[in-house]
Amino acid sequence: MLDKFSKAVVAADAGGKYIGAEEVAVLKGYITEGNKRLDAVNSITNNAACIVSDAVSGMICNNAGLIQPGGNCYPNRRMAACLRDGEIILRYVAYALLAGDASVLDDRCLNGLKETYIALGVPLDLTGYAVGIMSKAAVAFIKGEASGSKADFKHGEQPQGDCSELASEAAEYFKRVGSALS
Ligand SMILES: CCC1=C(C)/C(=C/C2=NC(=C\c3[nH]c(/C=C4\NC(=O)[C@H](C)[C@H]4CC)c(C)c3CCC(=O)O)/C(CCC(=O)O)=C2C)NC1=O
Repeated sequence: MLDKFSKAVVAADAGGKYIGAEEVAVLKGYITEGNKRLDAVNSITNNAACIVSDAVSGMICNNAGLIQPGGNCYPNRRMAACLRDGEIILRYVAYALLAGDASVLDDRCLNGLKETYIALGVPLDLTGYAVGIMSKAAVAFIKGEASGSKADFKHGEQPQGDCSELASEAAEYFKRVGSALS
């Protein structure tokens, strides 16, 4: 598992080079923007149950066969496994956003997931659909645009500054989940 710092070290070492000025500038930005990143991670974590349950129920509303006999969310044991998987995926996206690097998501969550899902008959396309909803919700929370998200800020403050880069970064991690399952 890597983060922005160890990734820079690994890349420099692979080329037998020192950490260059360009890499240092990137790491400086990571530090100066660090509080924003922590807020973004928090906005996902604090709203995780909402993000996951909304995505899974949205998926089921549009695919009611999932909860009927023969569907992959039937019976309750499978429904619970699906919600749990949503939580797992969101948690690893939050880790990746904190680290500023996708390797924790790749290595510990996505590695082998497609094969596992195929073996169990978990529909890949519908998982991707639910992940897409989670992505939109997480982006809205990071930007402070989700309804009710103001509750995350003290005294009804609006989020300060521009979190759109962090929101796009989070969206990239969700996209990575989609690609790993397609
Ligand atoms: C550390 C990372 C990690 C991941 C990612 C993980 C995933 C994971 N999901 C599983 C099952 C499952 N995953 C789902 C998920 C779904 N079914 C649907 O129809 C939906 C599309 C979708 C939810 C969005 C279901 C229903 C099962 C149970 C399948 C079965 O037992 O038949 C299983 C098989 C074992 C089990 O049932 O617990 C694993 C290993 N486990 C891990 O430890």
